[in-house]
Amino acid sequence: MTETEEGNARHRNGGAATDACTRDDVFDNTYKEKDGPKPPRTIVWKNVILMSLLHFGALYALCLVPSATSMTLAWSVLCFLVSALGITAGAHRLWSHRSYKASLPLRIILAAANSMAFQNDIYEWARDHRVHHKFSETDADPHNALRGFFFSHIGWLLVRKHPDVIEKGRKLELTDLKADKVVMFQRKYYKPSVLLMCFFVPMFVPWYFWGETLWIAYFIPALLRYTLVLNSTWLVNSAAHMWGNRPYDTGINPRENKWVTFSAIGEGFHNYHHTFPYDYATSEYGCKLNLTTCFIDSMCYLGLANECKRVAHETIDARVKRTGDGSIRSG
Ligand code: ST9
Ligand code: ZN
Ligand code: ZN
Repeated sequence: MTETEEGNARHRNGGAATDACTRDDVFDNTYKEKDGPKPPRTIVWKNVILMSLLHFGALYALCLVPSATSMTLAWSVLCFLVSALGITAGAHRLWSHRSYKASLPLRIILAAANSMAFQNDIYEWARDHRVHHKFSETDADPHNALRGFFFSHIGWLLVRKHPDVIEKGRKLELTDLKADKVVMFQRKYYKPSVLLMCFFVPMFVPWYFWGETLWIAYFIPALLRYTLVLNSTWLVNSAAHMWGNRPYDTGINPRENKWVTFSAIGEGFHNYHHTFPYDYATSEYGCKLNLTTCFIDSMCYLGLANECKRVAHETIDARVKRTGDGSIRSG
């Protein structure tokens, strides 16, 4: 990002220039991978077994779908959306990038929704995500897409991290996360919050309110929904770093991928997002195909969020002309 572009970014509500420069989420091209052989890959068998069981369970849950009531299926979709927003509007756009401000009640709701998604606590998620943006597609990127689809999708959760991820991650500026009491509370009580939000609530509601069997209530709104949210999220790291156009910057791998945009409720405009990580809409097009942006806009309307950062049109146009692939534009 050039200084002009940084200066052109304004709070959507007419505020001062963005404080993106204080966020440690901007690509650092001074980092150089160490020479010599790469450290050996150490498989974490516990994770391999648990992830395999989870995915076999999800396949079995698919067979149970015809036996579930329509209320249970609608509830599963709702749980999918809530947990997805806990990642997109919460861990990603609010806590990793600080692209808007959220009131205490909204932060509490997003933290609970985030526990429902069970993708590591907000602090760890945001730390890994900042290091992903800052050292994208290098050894210091936790899910370096240059190591292939499988590694960037799920493989990175099955092996020990490259030492550079931890070394560089420890130097990140994370004081804003440490100062956020909601983030620290969720981190402290992460395990019980996951048991409650990711498993108990999705199971209990259909069983208690409309008499669904506990078996189906466990396998569909809890297990299958959890697995689908995980894979939708991972597709941003894998598919959206490999397939699609690059209208904003051909010098980076992240792409605009409409399939991922759909499954990840608005997070597939990934070439735009890596070019302008502080934009709260993660896309040039605001709410278009972007449920998360609609959600944040609704929260602003209700007075629960504000100071949404946007990139000025002229900045985007200049960037498209300077570094884009000419495909105008998002897929
Ligand atoms: C999951 C996360 O799925 C998914 C994140 C996806 C991100 C996507 C982003 C895309 C954009 C947004 C789009 C959203 C779309 C959403 C759509 C929704 C529909 N910096 O971790 P350890 C330290 S989770 C600094 O054990 P190992 C650490 O603090 C799924 N320090 O590393 C510790 O220090 P200390 C469920 C770091 O041993 C030490 O290093 N969860 C950093 O290499 C060791 O840490 C799982 O599957 C850092 N970045 O193990 C669990 N990282 O000792 C997965 C680490 O002082 N995790 N440190 O306490 C694990 O089991 C392990 O982390 C491991 C690595 C095996 C992967
Ligand atoms: Zn990315
Ligand atoms: Zn991001």
